[in-house]
Amino acid sequence: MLKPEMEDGQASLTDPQFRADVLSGLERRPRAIPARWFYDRRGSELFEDITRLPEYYPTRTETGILRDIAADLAARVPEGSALVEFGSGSSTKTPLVIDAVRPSAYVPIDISGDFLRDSARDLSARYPELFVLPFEADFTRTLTLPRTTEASPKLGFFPGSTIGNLIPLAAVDLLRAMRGSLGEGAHLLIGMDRIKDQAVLERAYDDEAGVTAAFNCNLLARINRELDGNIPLDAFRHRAIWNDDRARVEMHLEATKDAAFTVEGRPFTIAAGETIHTENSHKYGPRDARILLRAGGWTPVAEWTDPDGLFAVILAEA
Ligand code: AVJ
Repeated sequence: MLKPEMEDGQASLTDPQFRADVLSGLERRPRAIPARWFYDRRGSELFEDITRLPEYYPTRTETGILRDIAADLAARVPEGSALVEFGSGSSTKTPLVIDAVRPSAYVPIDISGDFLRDSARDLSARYPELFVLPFEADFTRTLTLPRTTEASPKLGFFPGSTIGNLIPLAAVDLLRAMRGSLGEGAHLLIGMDRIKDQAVLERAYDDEAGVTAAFNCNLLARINRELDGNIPLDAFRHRAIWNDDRARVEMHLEATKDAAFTVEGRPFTIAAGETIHTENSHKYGPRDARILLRAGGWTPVAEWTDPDGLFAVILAEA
């Protein structure tokens, strides 16, 4: 069963927030555009390709962990829980949790309506008995979940180490918002990528086939498409750098030559060697992860990793 639940009736024309973030991000020093804007149609496709790259270990590792912990998870999460996924459901991870905990309802929450509806349809086709309630909303705010799920215990699901995109300040705010949305007594199943060898990390974000480079550069193409820009794509190259002090992989678009362009009629210049910072992917050691969760109002109750300790899946309670 598929029931659309719209927060506001916006079509997928150019998001005014995209415009504001790009223009202010190009004006600011250092230049920076939030990573959430990677995910237009093309960007979402490219990200799917990234998840299958040999160098990109997180998806395959997390999927393996979720497969292994099904019984353990079923024993720890109340029966008849409503599964609330933050970010559009990936085609492979969500079924693993659904098969494990047999939820009464599935509520995928995403700001991108298109991708949300696709994944909701897929899931609904695969589980005809499951109540699927796609919810188009910004989950960084405390949300009122569909009334149908009011009486059910909540299991939040935030896989993929998406939390790593946020600086710790914002990550804690998000965890607290999730706690507010899910309520007292809820569980949260969250994936966090671990700190590891620098070369392994940098390769995961700068693959041989150049898919991550294309993913990063698509942001410029999107700006040109949606914001009437004329950014010369051949004047930029993809960079992935481990920032050890802040325990994160940073992605940048580095100008390889001086360039001048306009976006929505506004002029910008960038000198060779300067960058636009496009993504942070924070990594957390075992204690770091638990402290972050506690700071966000969650008590870790179980934790699982792969044999190499590359990635962690943590179950926490509100
Ligand atoms: C979707 C944010 C978890 O940080 O690993 C992958 C995004 N960027 N390759 C990550 C991403 C470049 C990914 N997250």
